[in-house]
Amino acid sequence: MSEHDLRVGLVGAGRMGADHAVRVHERTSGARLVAVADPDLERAQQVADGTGARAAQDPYDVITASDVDALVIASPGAVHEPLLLAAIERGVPVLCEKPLTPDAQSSLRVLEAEEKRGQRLIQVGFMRRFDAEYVELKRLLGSGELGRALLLHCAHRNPFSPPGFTSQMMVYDSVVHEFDTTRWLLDDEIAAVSVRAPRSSEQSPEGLLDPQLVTIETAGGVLVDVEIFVNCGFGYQVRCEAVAERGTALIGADGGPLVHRNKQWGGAVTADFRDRFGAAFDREFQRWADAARRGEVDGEGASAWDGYAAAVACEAGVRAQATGDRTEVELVDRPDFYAKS
Ligand code: ISE
Repeated sequence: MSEHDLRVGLVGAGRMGADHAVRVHERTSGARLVAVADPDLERAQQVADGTGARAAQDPYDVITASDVDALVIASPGAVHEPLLLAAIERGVPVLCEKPLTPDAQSSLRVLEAEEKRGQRLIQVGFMRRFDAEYVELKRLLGSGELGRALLLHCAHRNPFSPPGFTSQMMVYDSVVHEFDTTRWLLDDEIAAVSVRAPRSSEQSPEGLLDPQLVTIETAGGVLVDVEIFVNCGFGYQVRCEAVAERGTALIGADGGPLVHRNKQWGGAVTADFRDRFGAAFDREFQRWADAARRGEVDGEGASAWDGYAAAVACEAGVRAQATGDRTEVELVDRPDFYAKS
């Protein structure tokens, strides 16, 4: 610890917040956790215990604290807007778990506030941008070695869904990652979304359309199919196969040893998203903290604009799911403030 450490306040001490508290405390150099807020004070205290941070019930006690230099927001998306607006008003950098906000209108209000402040402060926690395999795929596609990308085949499988998870949340909470990775990998905008579903798995909770097949069309003419299956039962898998003019590249095909024995072969599947993306989260946090200490935002991270674009795609996805129609995605004009660097 040093006096130059970035003093981080955490808002939200649920599953993700607890994970991020350990990440800041143990694995982010030059950063230190100083305060944790959660409406459940006991939960905040448990997460703060052993880190040297204090616990609070009111998020604004942390957001406005003079000893907090930067914020991690890991509370449910529905409450992000006022928290983000307060952080922007104070002028502190924020790493906000996805979604930026749950809908396009509230995301736009956040963009406007950030632009009015005249300083980019928000990074949205789309951690796949920091995953070694995704980074390599982006490099490969950008290098032109495989020619132009034509198709992406994506599979996003979770072992089981949390209680209360709905068919809409499969778009808002899960496919939102593919909306972001599509835009980021291809450097392209999403033009339209369609959703279809086969019969549902008998392993999925009653009433959940699971799996679903989401088709994304990009403005540049790439087609992306996403299988979202949140009760696949066998583990956590996120795959993406890019089909380009002169080759294909597959990521997420489960690393580790492929073992042959007893007339069988096989390997391990990651158990949950923390196993699969733990290193990506670590890299995301380290880069975010380093940039915040320099008074900058990390150019590799997702901006508030990216969070807004994902929210618009999610809204279109949920409309497409309800109507069965191909649904166009329309963004407002991109402000110069969010111009690509
Ligand atoms: C969860 O919120 C995540 O962000 C995970 O990365 C994703 O795989 C899962 O489907 C979401 O529910």
